[in-house]
Amino acid sequence: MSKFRLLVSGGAAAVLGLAALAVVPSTRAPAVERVDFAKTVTSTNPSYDATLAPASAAPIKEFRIPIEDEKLQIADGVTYDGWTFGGTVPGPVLHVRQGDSVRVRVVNETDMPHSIDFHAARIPPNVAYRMVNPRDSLSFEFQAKDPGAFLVHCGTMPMAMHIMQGMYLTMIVDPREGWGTRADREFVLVQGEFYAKSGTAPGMAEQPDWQAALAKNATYVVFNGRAFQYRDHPLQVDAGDRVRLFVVNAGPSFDSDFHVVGTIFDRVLPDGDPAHALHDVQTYMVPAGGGVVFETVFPKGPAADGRYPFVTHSMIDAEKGAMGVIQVGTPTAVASAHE
Ligand SMILES: [Cu+2]
Repeated sequence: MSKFRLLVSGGAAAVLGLAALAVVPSTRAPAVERVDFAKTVTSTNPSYDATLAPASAAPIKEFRIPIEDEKLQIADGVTYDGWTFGGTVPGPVLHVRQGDSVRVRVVNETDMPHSIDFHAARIPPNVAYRMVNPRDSLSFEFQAKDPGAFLVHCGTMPMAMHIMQGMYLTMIVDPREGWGTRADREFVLVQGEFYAKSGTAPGMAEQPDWQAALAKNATYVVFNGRAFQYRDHPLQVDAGDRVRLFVVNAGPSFDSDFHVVGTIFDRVLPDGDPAHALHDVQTYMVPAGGGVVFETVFPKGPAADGRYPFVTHSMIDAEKGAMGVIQVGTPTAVASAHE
């Protein structure tokens, strides 16, 4: 074995066990996964793809994160001049495993200074999270020591403005020993607020309303960047599925009182840490700047089929767009009063 080292190829190893281990010459570089968010843009049609893709087995993960101005569709028929990491709101998920080395390269392709702040890192912020000037870039590396569901956001002042413009994404760190349960479906939901007003010229995209933001009078409260998108295009699961939801709250200002109508969470992991597990919870708060992992199991059999709304139970925020539906199986019953 001295001339060889074992490399595990992606998530297949977990499925196939030792049979998936490939023996390759030791001259191969250590396994590094390189992800360029300019190329791995999340689909937003007809809704933002909330599915969490598995983390690769590479112990070193490099992410190139471009900062880009983008026209966003934040509600039906509403276009908004946003600022993004990677062209969508939220930006793509950084999915790693506890203990991985995470290399970040942020490239500012806009005309305004920005920065990036990783809640998953233990690192001097004056170094890693410093301002990145227009057309400049910044690189740093940290070890993902803590498992969980973490917010990543722009930290440039006024931070409320940069976050409400859309500058956020998530980092999911799989626990070294796994999540403790086997999920059939995994979804990432990021709550955020938009404060929007009409543009000054006909046909112009909507613009940020700073006065509304100061008054905390949100125009839309959304999951994954667009009001009501998962009411109109539900997350699809099967009866009997264990569903794991990674709910991260970008704010900038509101808590999310996360609840799924028609079920109870059999596990809630505050911060996404299995060591923090709670059991049999109806509603749990995800603070602005926080993340929580929720698990629920839908009953087996056709009697369980139905539409289970998920909301922030801060109901005016749900009225403004922060609600969606988990569709279990193929329901035939009439729509519930909650929709
Ligand atoms: Cu920014």
